[in-house]
Amino acid sequence: MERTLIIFKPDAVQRHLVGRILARFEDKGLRIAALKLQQSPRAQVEQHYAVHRERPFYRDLVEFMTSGPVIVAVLEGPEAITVVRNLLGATHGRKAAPGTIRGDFGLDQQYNLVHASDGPETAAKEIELFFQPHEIVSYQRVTERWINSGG
Ligand code: FUP
Repeated sequence: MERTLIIFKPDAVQRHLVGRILARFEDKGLRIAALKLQQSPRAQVEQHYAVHRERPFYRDLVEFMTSGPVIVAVLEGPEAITVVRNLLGATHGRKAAPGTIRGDFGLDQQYNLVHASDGPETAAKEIELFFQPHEIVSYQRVTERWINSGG
């Protein structure tokens, strides 16, 4: 089992797409382990995107990510990090394949609706940055055995 951090970015909230996108993750069989709405503090966003600090789009990206509320979530499942990245599609909405979330809902590079962790180390760091341990809930779904055979 793997955990990954998801951020429904301000464009997803403003465009009323959170429910439909979250439904895709649920439809896939991923389990919601944590979920909350927040106005992100600038320092948190700066830390989250620190890897891009020297890039020309960094200031704009921080502005955008603090421009309105976001919904942050932890999703859990087998190979959840890769599964979610594949569901999202390419970073740029115009390059993302039809059928993916970004491919179906967006046209833009910055307004690309959802962030998802890109590897196990970043996932662990990002989850720690956005959630306190007590906010992440472990529970069994009664449907689990119809979703994961272990294969
Ligand atoms: P991703 O891993 O798909 O979130 O994409 P990156 O880590 O490469 O980029 C982080 C965010 O910066 C993306 F969601 C979109 C934004 N971005 C720009 O706005 N302009 C660029 O030229 C590249 C990325």
